[in-house]
Amino acid sequence: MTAVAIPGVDSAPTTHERLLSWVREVAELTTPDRVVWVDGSDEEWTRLTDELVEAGTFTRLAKKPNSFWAASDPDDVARVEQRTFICSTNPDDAGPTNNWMDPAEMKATMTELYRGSMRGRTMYVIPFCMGPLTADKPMLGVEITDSAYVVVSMKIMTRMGTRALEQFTAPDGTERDFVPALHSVGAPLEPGQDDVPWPCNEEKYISQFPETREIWSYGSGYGGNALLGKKCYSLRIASVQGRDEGWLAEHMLILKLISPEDKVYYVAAAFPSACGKTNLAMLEPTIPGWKVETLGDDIAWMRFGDDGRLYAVNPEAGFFGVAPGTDYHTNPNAMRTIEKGNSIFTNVALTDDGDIWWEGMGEKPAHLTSWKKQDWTPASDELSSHPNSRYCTPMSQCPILAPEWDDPKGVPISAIFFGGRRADTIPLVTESRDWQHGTFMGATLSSETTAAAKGKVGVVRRDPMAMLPFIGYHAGDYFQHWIDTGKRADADKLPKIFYVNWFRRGADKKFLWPGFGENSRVLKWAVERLEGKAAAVETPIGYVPTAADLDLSGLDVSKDDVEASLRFDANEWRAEIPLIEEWFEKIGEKLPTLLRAELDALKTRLAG
Ligand code: GTP
Ligand code: SPV
Ligand code: MN
Repeated sequence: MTAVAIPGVDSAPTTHERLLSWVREVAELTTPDRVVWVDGSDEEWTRLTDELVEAGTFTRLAKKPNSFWAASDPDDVARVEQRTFICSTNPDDAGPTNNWMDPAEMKATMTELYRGSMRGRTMYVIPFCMGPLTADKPMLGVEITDSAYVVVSMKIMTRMGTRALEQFTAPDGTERDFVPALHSVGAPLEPGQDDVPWPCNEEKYISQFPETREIWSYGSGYGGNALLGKKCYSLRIASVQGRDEGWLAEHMLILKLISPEDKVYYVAAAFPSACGKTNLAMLEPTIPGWKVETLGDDIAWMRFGDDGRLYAVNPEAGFFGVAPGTDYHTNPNAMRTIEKGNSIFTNVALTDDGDIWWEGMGEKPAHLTSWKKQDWTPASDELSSHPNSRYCTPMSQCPILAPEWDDPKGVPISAIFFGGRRADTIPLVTESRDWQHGTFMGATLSSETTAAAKGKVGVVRRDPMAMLPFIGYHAGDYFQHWIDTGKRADADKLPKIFYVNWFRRGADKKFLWPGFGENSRVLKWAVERLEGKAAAVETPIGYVPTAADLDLSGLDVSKDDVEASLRFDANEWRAEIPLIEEWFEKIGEKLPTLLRAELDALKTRLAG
């Protein structure tokens, strides 16, 4: 075969053989006009953002420094779970909760899609590192993409470019391994053909190959479909690595809670997409003397330290946060982070004076350009911003960033919260009896679907550990891995597990609990439980506080509503049992017997 001469393909700033041969192979398959090795410099950012403005993908914001507005194709707005595949050799390794396809078959199909798919475009090679660059074993990846939007987003979300590439050679000179992540928007350009602002393809595939630790993504340019370091690597592939190596890759925020006595507690929390992680991660406590600092808002990798405690690291370097609902009242620290600029806003509305706006951000402006690039006024019956519109902003700009956020050792976790969006049944907070019971709470977690994924919104589904779309293997094996994790440490060193629900509603359909900064009252109760200082009532589902057990000083909410938010209702729980049974049926033979035993014990307690 004659090698195609593609400019740039051989001007690699590395001698890493596996990387070089993979880049050449992809270039020959996808036939881009040129190859660019991404260095992650500010000059490169300026060049690419200028090009994106020129192409009509970006509009520079007059009101925020070095920040841009983008509107996607109206059909490319969220993760596509129906088009997401776990391609293990054996279908049983993907399990009943994932879409499965044979790896060879998937590769054959996608190879034909990739053939010539970058024609007329630039192929970017992005070396990146998930988690601190200074880790003993840096978690490396390379994303090849034909989207400049992806390159600049990856600069915000990951440690990438030259500083990542430097880690590809170990101190002893050996080549380190990396996860190859291939991405194409699937929109080749014929000679002379005009580009569109948001190229993508109707046909989409988000494929993970867990055994060979590879990612192939095609057809979408948005979010977790395209920024492959995020869900594809840090959850789907990393969960498999964690299973094999004895650690956990989870859809969790990491926060640092500081008491008035300056005692520090680290809390990790898993809520499904668009259910409150970013908000809790940056919370501004309403109770005097308590402080929160943030370490991450979406993903946590947790490994045991030498002291037997579980330490968490955030693999990301930016926030890709849900925009609507974010303002100075709900999430002031997110607002302060984006005010500093250097951010990308996708599918929000654009104001006439060059700023961004979205629903929930105070008074409606008289005129906007909507995310669909149409005129919008307060009289319009459509939303100005897509419900899954997002801000992409560097963590380093967050005013409450914990100084230890980049420490490769991670932070020792004292408590884990699981939570969902449920209008009924689930109390504001419940403490598990032990790790195994907490694993049962996580494994049976349920939540109403949101706009973060394509499909119907508001349907209650089981979302185990908020990981349903992100577990890279069989959910039953994943539950077993959680149980085994609990056996690897002394019970008193393990984080205590709690189940929370900020979204319970009253008869008037309104939220019973005010949420946001007021969630600090729940955090305070939880850490006081760790200290043995707070009271709770033992119920069939675990330990639930009464209103008197929570610090409600200064809270402007009726005691009836707080009590209703905390209520354990045996009838609601009896109605929940068949749904859990059905869910466990679906998991099938790999359901750990200990979880079945937890369900049986719950049934007995509810009957008693
Ligand atoms: P992903 O980035 O998709 O993983 O979402 P997330 O879990 O980080 O969710 P986020 O914090 O962005 O919140 C999503 C939505 O939930 C926003 O519309 C918030 O306004 C809303 N929300 C967050 N916290 C609370 C809360 O305590 N109470 C209520 N009622 N709504 C909340
Ligand atoms: C989520 O959906 O959980 C997100 C957004 O955090 S995405 O990056 O699209 O996965
Ligand atoms: Mn998320």
